Amino acid sequence: MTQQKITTTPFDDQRPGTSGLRKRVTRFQLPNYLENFVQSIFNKVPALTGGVLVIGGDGRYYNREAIQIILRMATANGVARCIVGRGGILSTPAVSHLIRKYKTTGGIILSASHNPGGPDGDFGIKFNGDNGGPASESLTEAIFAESQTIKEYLISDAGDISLDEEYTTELDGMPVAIIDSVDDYAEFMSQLFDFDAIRALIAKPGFSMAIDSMHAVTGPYAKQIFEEMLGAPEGTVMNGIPLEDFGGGHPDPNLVYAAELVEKTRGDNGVDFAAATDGDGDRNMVLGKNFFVTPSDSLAVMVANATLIPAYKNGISGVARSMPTSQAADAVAEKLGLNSYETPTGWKFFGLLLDADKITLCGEESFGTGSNHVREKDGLWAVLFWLNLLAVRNESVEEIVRSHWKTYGRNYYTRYDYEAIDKGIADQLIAQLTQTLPQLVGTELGGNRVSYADNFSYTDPVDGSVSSNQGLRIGFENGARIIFRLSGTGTEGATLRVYLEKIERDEANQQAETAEVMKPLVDLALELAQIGELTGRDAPTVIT
Ligand code: VG1
Ligand code: CO
Repeated sequence: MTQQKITTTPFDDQRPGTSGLRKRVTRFQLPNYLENFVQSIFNKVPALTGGVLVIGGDGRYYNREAIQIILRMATANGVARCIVGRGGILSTPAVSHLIRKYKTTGGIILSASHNPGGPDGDFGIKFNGDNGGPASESLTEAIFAESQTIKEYLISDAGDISLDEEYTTELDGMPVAIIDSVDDYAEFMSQLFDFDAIRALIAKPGFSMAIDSMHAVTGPYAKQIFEEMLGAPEGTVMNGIPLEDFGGGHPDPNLVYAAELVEKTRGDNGVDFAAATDGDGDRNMVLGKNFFVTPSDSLAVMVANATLIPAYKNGISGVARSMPTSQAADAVAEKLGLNSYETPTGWKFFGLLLDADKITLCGEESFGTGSNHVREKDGLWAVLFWLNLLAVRNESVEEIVRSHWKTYGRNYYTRYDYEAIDKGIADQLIAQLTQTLPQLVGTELGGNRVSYADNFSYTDPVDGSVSSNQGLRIGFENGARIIFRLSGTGTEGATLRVYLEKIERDEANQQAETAEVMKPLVDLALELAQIGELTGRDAPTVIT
């Protein structure tokens, strides 16, 4: 077997977005496409030479082929050792945990998260550093720059290795350990939460629950944790077998794509607790009987109740939320005297705050919550957090959230997504809106005075790095907000996201339907951005 130096030429579209490089599978299958990006990582992270690398993915189509290529490139680039999940499967939070537990140099995660998979679906790759978290913006920019001048990559001509048994093998002199995908993570979860209390809750006569793994990566994790370790009846985990195309669905845990699960919570016989996770296991949706917990509320409830959970019983330092996430967590932080931060969208911005212990919990409106236990959002962790909370408080999901609103106010929240719109039109819409923002400040819109209107820019309080152009926000004196942002994870055209929030402190007004309450704000947003006129769409693709 020999190490080969292959001549290549750059692809101009390898700039990572919100969470790694995401493209169609067919693009990744082009000769040298994956190789160029992986070599750019090796070139920009020299510590990988002689270092240890974790590799795993969400099991989508092309996962296995990509892992074999990356292993051959790792050995050729002098990586000392690789750790791979059996079958090539590792959830995103599990990779983060393995990097931290085994103190490796970093990890490569193969996933396009909630995007559809299969031969015509999406694929993705991202690099996480030795803290277990996604590469910083400066590193992803450096990797992109490298990919634009790349001339050659290193790869061994060794053959494929089996990924389907737990063993240690060697690839051209580099040891490769294929490990159980679930064990380390499940054991870790049992240290963070009160498994005895959760077991007792699940065993309670009359208590029922359902977990939807959406044919994605968490199936084996959820079965081991909920059914084997916590005693939930077999069948509690739905769609528990990871499929290369997720059964043809969108592995996206929201009210639209996880409709089968939502149905189980409806009516008098609805389950008491239900949750779904996404393609790579970092997102979560939590439901009670006839009740949906918005992700922003979920974060706020976690902050307010953290000390009831063993891992956080000694208190938490603070909380961060992405800018479009509702301000519900801020209200809790203020009352409890905790740090609170507003960051740009994407988990990479939480890393330094967590490392510096400025925050313990963090979350995003996009069904993501997490803590300092890893450096990724963590779907099953969130599910366990809620189960632990139900067990300790001995109340229903709805009771917990309603009493939370009573204390802290209710942040009504909705998000409109316009997917696959023309990129040029999306850019034009944002540009026009950006121009009008300064004139909005101080004016009355829909009966509320605008207190600020700007293009969000973030200065990291730890290293001082600045990230600008992170979304347009219009804030009103009554706390309501309208936010416009273009997605950084799509693979077709542009996706416009419109985020809307309205705060209601009066308990008497906290029982209304979200759609009804938000209607005036939605109309205002549509008019301000001229969404109908510019995109030709009379309705969003998805409302969450
Ligand atoms: C979306 C979400 C963002 C999340 C990102 C990655 O990004 O809005 O909050 O961090 O996906 O999540 P965007 O740029 O499309 O809005 V995941 O579960 O795809 O790793
Ligand atoms: Co995800």
